[in-house]
Amino acid sequence: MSYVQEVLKKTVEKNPGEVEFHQTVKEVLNSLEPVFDKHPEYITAGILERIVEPERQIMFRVPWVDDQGKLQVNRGFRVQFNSAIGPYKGGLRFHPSVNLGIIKFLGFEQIFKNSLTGLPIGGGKGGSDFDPKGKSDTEVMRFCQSFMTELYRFIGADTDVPAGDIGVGGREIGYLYGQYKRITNRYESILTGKGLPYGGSLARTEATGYGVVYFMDEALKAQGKSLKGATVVVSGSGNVAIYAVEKAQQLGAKVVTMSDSNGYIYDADGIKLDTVKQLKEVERKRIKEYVEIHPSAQYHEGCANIWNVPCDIAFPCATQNELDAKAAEILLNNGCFAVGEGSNMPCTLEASDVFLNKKIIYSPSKASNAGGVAVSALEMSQNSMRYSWTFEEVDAKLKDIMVNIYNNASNAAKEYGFEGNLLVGANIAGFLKVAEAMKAQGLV
Ligand code: NDP
Ligand code: 2IT
Repeated sequence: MSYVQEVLKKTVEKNPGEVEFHQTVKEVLNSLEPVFDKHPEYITAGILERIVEPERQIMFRVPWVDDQGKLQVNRGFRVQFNSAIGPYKGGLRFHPSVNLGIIKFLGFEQIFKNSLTGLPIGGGKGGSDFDPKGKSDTEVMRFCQSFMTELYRFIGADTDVPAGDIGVGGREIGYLYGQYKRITNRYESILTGKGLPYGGSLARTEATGYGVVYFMDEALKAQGKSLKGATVVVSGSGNVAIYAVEKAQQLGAKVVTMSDSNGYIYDADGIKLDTVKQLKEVERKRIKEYVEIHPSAQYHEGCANIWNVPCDIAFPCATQNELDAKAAEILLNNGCFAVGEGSNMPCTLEASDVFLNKKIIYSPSKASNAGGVAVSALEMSQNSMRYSWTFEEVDAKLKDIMVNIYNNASNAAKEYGFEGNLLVGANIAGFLKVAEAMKAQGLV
């Protein structure tokens, strides 16, 4: 059995039931096989055995009181996965499905994603099984204050810097930041995705979605194609989806779908994004309300069939494992020639294989959605400088970073004999920098 397969087997045995974590470790480790022929020194240094083991995992109780005066208890998590190239960095997810395996999958992905940005940030992730949906602002605030009252002792501007993810946006970051400041009496850059009046970066809200599309634009250019005139299917209607749609539309694409966890909308004339922003960002309503305002659009209950809508390019931007092999086949049969992952690990392993075997453009999430965390790192830079760049300055840096990630992934794939396979390329390029840093820093 190869070194990679041995570590893989032990990791699965050692972490029973953590299916999403197993999935990402399988994906990453399998694609690293060719690295160890060139770099046997990484075997001697035990890089893989160490990289699959989080440096630290924190789980804590989050008690709070709801609007009826009833006591509620949730579970909080922060997994500090790898600090070889910088302080732990990665979002917080508030969703009822959150468990340790999901946070570990996200934290493990974050190590390689953050490395790909070229910026000095390590990998981490956290969150809670708290469900912000249907809660009042004051309930969300009390929850966030309780969550931070425990988390504050583990984070720091040079230690660990959380941000948003599913269920954590500007409102939650504001409450979390306020509580940190209150407890510590320090105005520090311990969170990113902050509001503009208190240290946030312009273009952070747009960064992930814009980045997904910048990456795709570069991959399309390499094949003489473009987004102009393309029919596009997007899933999700949260932060990533909204700004992926915005940039795709700016580049001339026709986006015909968006979704939430209840169902999807199809608008043959093209999604009216102002309506979606009003419904989702301002009113926190369900996507089905869209058809009340635009009766020519259709609403379909359930999300799975969104991939049956014929398109040239698909951007899954909702959640993990939202696109399986059957959906992948349907997309291909309908002529889809490019898939850009906005959400983390939206494709099952089998679905990725379908795209890779067909050799369509397929950009893995850790490469194509790295724009969010990259601009988070730029927010940290601006905070350190006590300075703010303009929207155009941040956007230009984001674009450069996405083009660099595309080139690095594409070149690494070629160098290791997998030309065109951006998944293998991204995993190898992301891994090499972290492995070099871990080797240099000795057995820690
Ligand atoms: P949001 O909470 O803003 O939006 C999430 C969207 O996905 C909502 O439309 C939500 O619908 C839908 N969704 C969530 N869970 C499910 C589910 N189980 N089934 C179907 N639909 C679901 O989150 P983001 O847009 O920030 O995150 C989306 C994805 O992008 C996640 O995978 C996240 O990890 C990833 N990501 C986010 C980054 C960021 O900067 N925000 C950066 C990089 C990656 P509903 O409202 O009904 O729950
Ligand atoms: O998955 C991700 O990269 C994020 N949720 C963003 C993390 C961050 O620190 O900005």
